[in-house]
Amino acid sequence: MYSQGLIGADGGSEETQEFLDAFQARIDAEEKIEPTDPMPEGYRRTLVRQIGQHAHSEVVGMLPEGNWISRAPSLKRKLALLAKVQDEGGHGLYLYSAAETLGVTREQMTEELLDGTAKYSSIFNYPTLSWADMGAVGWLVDGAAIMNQIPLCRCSYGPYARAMIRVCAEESFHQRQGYEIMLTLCKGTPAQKEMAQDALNRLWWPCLMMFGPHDGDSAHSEKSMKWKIKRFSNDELRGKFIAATVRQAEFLGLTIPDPDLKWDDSLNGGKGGYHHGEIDWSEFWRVVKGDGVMNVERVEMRKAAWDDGAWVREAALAHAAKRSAKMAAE
Ligand code: FAQ
Repeated sequence: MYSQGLIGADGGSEETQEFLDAFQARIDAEEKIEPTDPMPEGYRRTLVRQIGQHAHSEVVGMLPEGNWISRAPSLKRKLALLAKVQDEGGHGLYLYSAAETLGVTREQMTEELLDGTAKYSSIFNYPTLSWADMGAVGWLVDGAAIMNQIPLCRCSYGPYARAMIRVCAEESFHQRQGYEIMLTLCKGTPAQKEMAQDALNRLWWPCLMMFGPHDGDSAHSEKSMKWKIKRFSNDELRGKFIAATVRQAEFLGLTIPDPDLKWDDSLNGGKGGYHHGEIDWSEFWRVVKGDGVMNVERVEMRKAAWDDGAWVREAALAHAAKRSAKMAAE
């Protein structure tokens, strides 16, 4: 296992205080850390964990929407959804490549996903029950993903930061196509608007959970922020997402399913923000630990795809080996 039992660990006695201080000085000076640079073992492991989980989320995230490609209501919708799902696969590939620069293989990361050691975003363990969910996933799930990922474009680790730039551009298109589906439904028949409201009701709270536990319960935030892997805390990003989304829901004429949502001018140093109702953390941890409605099916689908693709990987490796042998002989 590349990360089990080691996540967030420090590198041990060989990492002198002088080395750690010099590394922190580079971080504080906003220098990018590159794969061949010396880095504390805890920094490397934190990145492998986060980038690996992020990659798995993108790839598992293809499943709830892939399920609707053949049932899209028009050719235009089908094309947009197909392109979006392919984009998510591409994001997974950039991210697996970024993690590989830290000395872990894609095979190792996949093994950890399939044996349940590595996590992926809790949101993808909820089912997508109606076409309106394709609107709500784009609007809310991609909206939450962007809020979290824009600051990752400034992550201290160069390959992760650079991968996120293209990912964020594509996620913006995804968010807009989702919002446009919601807008069409909300301007449609009362039954269509009801579908849109139902999707919002089911996905709102799981989307807030995407940002992770409250700051006081977040095991990794303090170190990740010190190392400028994360630029904002989980609660800060959740608050920004709520503030942006409330106005979008108002424009759609939809109601956010939280009676405790209340604007307060005094929050965020006078910039204002929303108080929100309590998130059901017992549900969050249950889903994260594997007991969500779709956990078993999602992992089974990934396992089937990995097993079915074995011959492609073998053929590609055989071809590469043959080419290198030929080049060596020339
Ligand atoms: N689900 O100490 P923290 C997308 C875990 S991409 C599952 O706060 P951290 C695109 C966390 O891993 C969505 N597990 O952790 C798309 C840790 O467990 P560990 C994914 C969660 O890392 C759209 C433990 O709880 N985005 O949607 C979750 O500092 C549409 C303690 O938490 C990323 O991965 C959760 N929601 O902060 C695709 C972005 N939250 O490892 C298709 C990059 C927390 O100790 C369709 N990741 N945990 O066993 C991050 O920014 C961070 O990793 C956080 C968590 C913010 C997710």
